[in-house]
Amino acid sequence: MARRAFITGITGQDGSYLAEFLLGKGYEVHGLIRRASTFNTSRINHLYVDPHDEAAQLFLHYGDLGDGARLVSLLGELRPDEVYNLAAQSHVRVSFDEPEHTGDVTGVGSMRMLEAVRMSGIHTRFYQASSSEMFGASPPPQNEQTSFWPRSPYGAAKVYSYWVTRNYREAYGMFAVNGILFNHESPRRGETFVTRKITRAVSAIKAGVQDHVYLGNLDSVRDWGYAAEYVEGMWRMLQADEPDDYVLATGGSFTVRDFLTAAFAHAGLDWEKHVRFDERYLRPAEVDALVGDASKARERLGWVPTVDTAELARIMVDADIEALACAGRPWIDTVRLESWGTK
Ligand code: NAP
Ligand code: G4F
Repeated sequence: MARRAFITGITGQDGSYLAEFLLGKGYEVHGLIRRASTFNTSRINHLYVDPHDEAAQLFLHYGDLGDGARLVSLLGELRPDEVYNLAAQSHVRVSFDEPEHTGDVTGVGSMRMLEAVRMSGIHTRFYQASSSEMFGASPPPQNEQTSFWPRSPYGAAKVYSYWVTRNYREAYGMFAVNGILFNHESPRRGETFVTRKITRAVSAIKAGVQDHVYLGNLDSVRDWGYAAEYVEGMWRMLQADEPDDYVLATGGSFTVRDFLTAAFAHAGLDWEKHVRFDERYLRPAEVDALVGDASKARERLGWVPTVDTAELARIMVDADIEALACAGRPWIDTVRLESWGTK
């Protein structure tokens, strides 16, 4: 019998890589998707096999982290061996505009998932997508012992999820773990996170269809890794003998300005000629520096990332240049329309 995994957030960046990874390991994969008026499966369409086909191993189910009853019935019906809770309102700047919604989905939503596991009476291993944003203003390098000091409604919601996951482990003996992941990116990264915003702008500027891009704070420091490598770390946490919490990070430290330099230089461009400042991209409270120490994951899980931030920038620029060349006008339109109220 194939092992069965259930992924919330399967349509997101990490969910798509994790689904790919688990299918490659022979898992039957079930994903939770939100009903939308348009298709929202672009990141996993390449994995589609008609569910009527006997070879199909990937199945999607409508649901929402706001709907606890649905989560209980789905988990009771599917009885997965492993549950990966990746769904969230995951944008830090947007969490200042939508704090209540972020608290409900990114915070209480995790408790609804844990409760659904408990109430459906299944024996499953549970992964919670915790975040380096929880460390916030605590100085780097940050590891599993570092105090939390969240600086946004998103960070505070993730701290709640972290502790409720630990609480279900301690109170009910559940195999429930927190992966505390530092920033990880890819060509599938959401278009309004800073790395992807930059690499899309590079490709459009290089093609001569855009001249400049508006950004906020260029001084913040991040430890940017490659998402495809991080999902293996999630899986490894659920294969351990005992449940525990782990940091995943590269240990590298780059400013937004450094990322700009690497991305523009890779396309033969000088970023200083193309970047303008817009204060609406600033946050009411900023996280100045996140640099992770992942030695526990390396020693106990054997997890070692290989792609550093400079290589990641090149991978993302190349992918966006190719995407623009293939899609042409519709792709260019999405670059232009991105500034409609998004941050
Ligand atoms: P992402 O691309 O923004 O994906 C978020 C996913 O959550 C999407 O599939 C989204 O569905 C789904 N979702 C949002 N609200 C939902 C709701 N109410 N009910 C059900 N599903 C909902 O995020 P990501 O970068 O893949 O990150 C995955 C997880 O890791 C998130 O929890 C994030 O906070 C956390 N994390 C990310 C990073 C990072 O650097 N990427 C670092 C640390 C932690 P739609 O596609 O329909 O919007
Ligand atoms: O790309 P960002 O929006 O990512 P941020 O805030 O670090 O959050 C990401 O990583 C977290 C892990 O630490 C995740 F939990 C979270 O879900 C998300 O994936 O911003 C990075 C930095 C910030 O300091 C921001 O102020 O870039 C700065 N920045 C400068 N100009 C900008 C912009 N960020 C965005 N999104 N857009 C800008 O125009």
